[in-house]
Amino acid sequence: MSVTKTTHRIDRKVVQDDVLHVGAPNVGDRAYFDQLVDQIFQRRWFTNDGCVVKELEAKLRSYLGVKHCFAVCNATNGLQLAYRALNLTGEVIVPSFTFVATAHAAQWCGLTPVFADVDRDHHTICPHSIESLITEKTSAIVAVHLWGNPCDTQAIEDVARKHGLAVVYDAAHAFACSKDDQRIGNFGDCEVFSFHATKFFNTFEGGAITTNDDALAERLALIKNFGFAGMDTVVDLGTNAKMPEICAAMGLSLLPCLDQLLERNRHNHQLYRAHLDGIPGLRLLAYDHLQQTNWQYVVVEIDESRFRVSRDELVARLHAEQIRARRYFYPGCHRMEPYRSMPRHQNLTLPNTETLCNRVICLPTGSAIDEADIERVCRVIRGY
Ligand code: T4K
Repeated sequence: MSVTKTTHRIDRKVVQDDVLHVGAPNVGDRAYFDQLVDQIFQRRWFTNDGCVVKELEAKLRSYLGVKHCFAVCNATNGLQLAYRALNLTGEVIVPSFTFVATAHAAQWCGLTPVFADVDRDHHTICPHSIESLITEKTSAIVAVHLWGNPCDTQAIEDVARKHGLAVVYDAAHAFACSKDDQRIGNFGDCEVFSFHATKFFNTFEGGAITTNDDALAERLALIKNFGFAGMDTVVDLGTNAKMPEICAAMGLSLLPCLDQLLERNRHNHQLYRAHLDGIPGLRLLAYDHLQQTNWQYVVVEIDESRFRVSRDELVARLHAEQIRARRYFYPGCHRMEPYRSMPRHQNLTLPNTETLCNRVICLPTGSAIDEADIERVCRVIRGY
């Protein structure tokens, strides 16, 4: 694709009002994006595996070091594609402490999500919890790299191998994150990224499925486009999971800016830490143990017995000051419909999940947030 600009700068233009959001979108090089959009209009080719989507997929393959990458319309659809392409049946083990899409995608495919607890420190699925939930109906483990924290892939894949299960990683939060010198995108049978507007890397709406398995890739390519193997030949039950060209253009205009965005998030996280360190009853989730992360989520846990007020009172106070902090992922999938009403989930106890659901707050970060904004958030928090 012909592009005249060589230096890419992120667009730092911030929202006009004084509301601070968790998930205000990152914007890459606007001039580059505009050029790509002009080209899309000139070509009159808007979707169905156009050249912008193909270029994005190629660049993502190269960035992630993965063999196959399929751009899709969102991660929820991507997870459904992955579950179908792997022919999953019966039960799949998922964490309850995640965005509800992880479970809904399974339920939507006629699978039964079985909820596991998470690790207290990193908030990712606990391998011991997984093993205790395996039955003869289990077909897969769906693990989530929550907040960009990689799961214990070794332990999960050992359990999966022992019981003949597939492994899908919900990597919605984990673009530009690594584990053991390997980019997220290379683990399990496949991984699914979200490129929703609120994510570190976004295509307005969108996502990608990555895999190093050729046979799985072949199936994914078919079913993301209705099962078409040729112009008039349908060979599989497919769906429409295609990413439009304009979404891919957004992705291409962000890719050259990744380092600036990573640096922005890292700096924001350090500032939060400087302001919040030492407050009794407040723990800021650290990413220090990781080689490479995207710093996209600023996650604090509030222990109300030591912080003096509850997590929910703090959230109300932040909202009153136009700071839209979020209680991700309250109250946990097993406490949401349709799962809550299902007899099998009613007496479920997931101690770590329940503790975290009552303690976690996500604070604003990203390129739309500056130092003064972070001081403003922390002033409210320190006010107690
Ligand atoms: N797996 C996991 C682990 C996930 O976290 C997600 C999605 C998925 C799977 C599924 O991925 P997708 O199918 O969406 O690709 C938001 C996002 O909609 C959702 O994508 C995301 N996770 C989840 C964590 O957050 P809500 O209901 O909190 O969205 P909303 O509209 O309240 O927006 C969040 C904040 O961002 C608000 O304070 C406003 C701000 N915002 C939002 C948008 C869309 C902006 O400032 N600008 C915007 O354009 O779910």
